[in-house]
Amino acid sequence: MIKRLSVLLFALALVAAACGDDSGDSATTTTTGDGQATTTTADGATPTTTGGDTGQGGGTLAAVKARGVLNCGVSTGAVAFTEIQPDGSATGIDADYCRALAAAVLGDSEAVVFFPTTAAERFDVLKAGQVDVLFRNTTWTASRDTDVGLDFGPTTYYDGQGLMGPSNRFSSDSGPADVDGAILCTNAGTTTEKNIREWASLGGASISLETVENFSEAMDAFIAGRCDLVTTDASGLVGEKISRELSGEIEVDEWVVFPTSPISKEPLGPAYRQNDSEWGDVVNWTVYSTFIAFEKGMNSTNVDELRAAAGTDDGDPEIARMFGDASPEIMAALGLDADAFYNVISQVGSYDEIFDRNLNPVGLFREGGLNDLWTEGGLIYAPPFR
Ligand SMILES: N[C@@H](CCC(=O)N[C@@H](CS)C(=O)NCC(=O)O)C(=O)O
Repeated sequence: MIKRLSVLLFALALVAAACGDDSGDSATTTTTGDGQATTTTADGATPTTTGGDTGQGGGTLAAVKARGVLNCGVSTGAVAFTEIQPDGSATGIDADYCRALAAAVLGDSEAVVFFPTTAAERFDVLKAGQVDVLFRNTTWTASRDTDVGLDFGPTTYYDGQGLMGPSNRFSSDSGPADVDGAILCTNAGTTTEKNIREWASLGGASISLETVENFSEAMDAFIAGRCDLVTTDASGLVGEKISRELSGEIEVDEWVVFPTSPISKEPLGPAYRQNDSEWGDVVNWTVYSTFIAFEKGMNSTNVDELRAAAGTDDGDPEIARMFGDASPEIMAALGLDADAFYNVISQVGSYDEIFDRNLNPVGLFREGGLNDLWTEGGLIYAPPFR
């Protein structure tokens, strides 16, 4: 049984070490095209693992199995995505995908240590080998995929950037002209910063952008009136708004999120060190297993029934393959136990189950949107399991 609080404190200490001054005398910090801090050695090479754990180029699957616990990088707190609990555990769609990966690799969805990371430090923490994967509302971009040295898995939430301000000054139709001269706040090391500057400049607006370490500080500044608006992924804005409305902290619709069409594309999903294809396959197929379950109307409640039926003449052969009951060689080739994806669905659930459990309570729904199944006009689609 994991002692969550002490583990979290340990995790925080490791993260702090990763981002502190002790990364090596010859290290320098530079900024990539995507605004991310990257650490390079004096000769400009990306350092390999500092912790002797895993590094660029492979080995993460074996390292996680040997350790018996998944080190999962999450955010410091984003409503419905990662909410760190006092005992060090976490809830939210990102936290649930950490659990799904632990269920696949270790057979136990609770075998996870959550590492809260700020946006600016997350990629250094990952590249230093201190986490095995990031499920941290991270947008897949070209420069992160290349320059920053990451690989990305299937998008688990299709998002887009918005702005939020008081509804007595802004409306859902507000645009660049309405924010001219305004002070906007967000967290540093994000796509958010780049997008908002571009949007304002293209729209002819002059804005003042204040960046802070954690998005919660941006919210504090907004509430205290030090910023006119906050901006980030729309899911984050809606989460902040609805959770405060529900707690009575603000009136219903005291704040408005705009514009109606987001100002950017923010496909959020898992990120891991590049050139570790074995680990990439495991992360990707874990996510896909939740999509396939969604396609088949299978969830943690009916999984046993559908698995049993899959073995019969009129059962679904893809379910039998995905659960290792047929074609166990696929699971073996993935380096996983035959019932790895059964563990995912039975212990954590299908995509729709994970989505609804975490996002519906703050007013985020998938029906009819990008996060719906491809057969319903959405973008949630998995390659065939065969
Ligand atoms: N998706 C964007 C933004 C990610 C981001 O930092 N979002 C905020 C707002 S939801 C967040 O994670 N806040 C929690 C924190 O600061 O740790 C990116 O990948 O750069």
